[in-house]
Amino acid sequence: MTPEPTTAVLCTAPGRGGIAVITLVGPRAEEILTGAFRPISDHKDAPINTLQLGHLSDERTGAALDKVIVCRTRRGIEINIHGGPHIARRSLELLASLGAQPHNCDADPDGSLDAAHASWNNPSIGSELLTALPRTRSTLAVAALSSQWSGGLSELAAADKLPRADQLRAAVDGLEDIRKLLVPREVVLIGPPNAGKSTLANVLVGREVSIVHHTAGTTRDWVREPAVINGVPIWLTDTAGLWDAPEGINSEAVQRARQCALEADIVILLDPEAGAEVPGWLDTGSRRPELLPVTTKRDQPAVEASGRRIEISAMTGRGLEELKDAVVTAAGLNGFDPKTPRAFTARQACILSRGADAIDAGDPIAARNALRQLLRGPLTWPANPSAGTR
Ligand SMILES: Nc1nc2c(ncn2[C@@H]2O[C@H](COP(=O)(O)OP(=O)(O)OP(=O)(O)O)[C@@H](O)[C@H]2O)c(=O)[nH]1
Ligand SMILES: [Mg+2]
Repeated sequence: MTPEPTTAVLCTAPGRGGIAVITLVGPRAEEILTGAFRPISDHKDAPINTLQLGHLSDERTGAALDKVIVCRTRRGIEINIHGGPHIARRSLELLASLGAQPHNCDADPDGSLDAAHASWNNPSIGSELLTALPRTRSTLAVAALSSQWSGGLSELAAADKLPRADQLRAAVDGLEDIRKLLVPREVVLIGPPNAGKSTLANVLVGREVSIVHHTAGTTRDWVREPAVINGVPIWLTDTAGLWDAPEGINSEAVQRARQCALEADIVILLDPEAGAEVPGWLDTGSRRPELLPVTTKRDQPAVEASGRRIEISAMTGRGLEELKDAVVTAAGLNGFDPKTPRAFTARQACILSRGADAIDAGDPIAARNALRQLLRGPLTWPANPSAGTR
């Protein structure tokens, strides 16, 4: 029998935050902590639920990584570190080097939502919520998950009247919407030099991530940053201007911009010229990204109306709301209501499907039993929890 692993799970969401929390759970938790934690006081064996100040440090290099607070709980050990993603990554690497199995939702956004669950004996919507919350990057995503616990799924499963099979199947399909909300779409800005790509990138990200200049060819290498558009998290990539660069560094920059666009989910095609056409190379291959043609710099006197294209001015804000709505629609989340009952783990989707099948088969008792499992274990893992439900 393979021994139960000891996991080091980053339990807090990525992004800005004063502290982040890593939990060490499993049979070797105490031993791994001893290898990484130097308490400041002599009081080594802190009792359960007391806080202990000290340093996380790497024995091999002697370098202190962070000043941390450790708390032993009945379920495992909590390590409260400072909130930057760099510290979180280094701390997980350190714990992994001592034998822990690291789990970082930020680095593994598409990984199984259930992976960190293996050591929870009795999963319920509430415990699954705690595990899934670190993957959220916006308040909309938090609302979409937490309302399943406070209403949504819980209500559906606990209602006196048995739900209809199609209600349960709709909640199963909702897993895909949740995935779209938790795994940010790749949105790429392309267009000719000087089109206003970097200016728009800075507006959408909310800070200056790209250099803006009137000199054509300012951006060379692409810049990728997280952004939140109307509650929907995305990765936004600003690219070098597209032109017929003969060779050398300019040609390489254009090549990289094209590659970003070809790998994107959504491409925003910016051009100050109203009649600009979609480049032919974007039409190649089976996987064509969603295209949003946008006319820029519309604060300047318009030469001609651009018809069906979205018209924006990153300077005045004109058209930006329309553009944001278009991005959300292209991401497949238009009109997303966080309160709608949706599965957010493969376990929930399996149980809901089982319930729907039982209702279709005219077996309300089996359906009710399945729904009871949704609220509370016992746990019956399929061989691969994510198979067939994503
Ligand atoms: N009037 C006006 N000027 C703009 C607008 N957006 C950008 N500009 C100006 O256009 C120039 C080029 O802007 P950038 O954002 O650097 O353009 P870019 O597409 O990133 O250019 P490259 O990196 O060279 O490909 C700068 O002088 C900006 O201030 C806009 O909405 N209105
Ligand atoms: Mg630029």
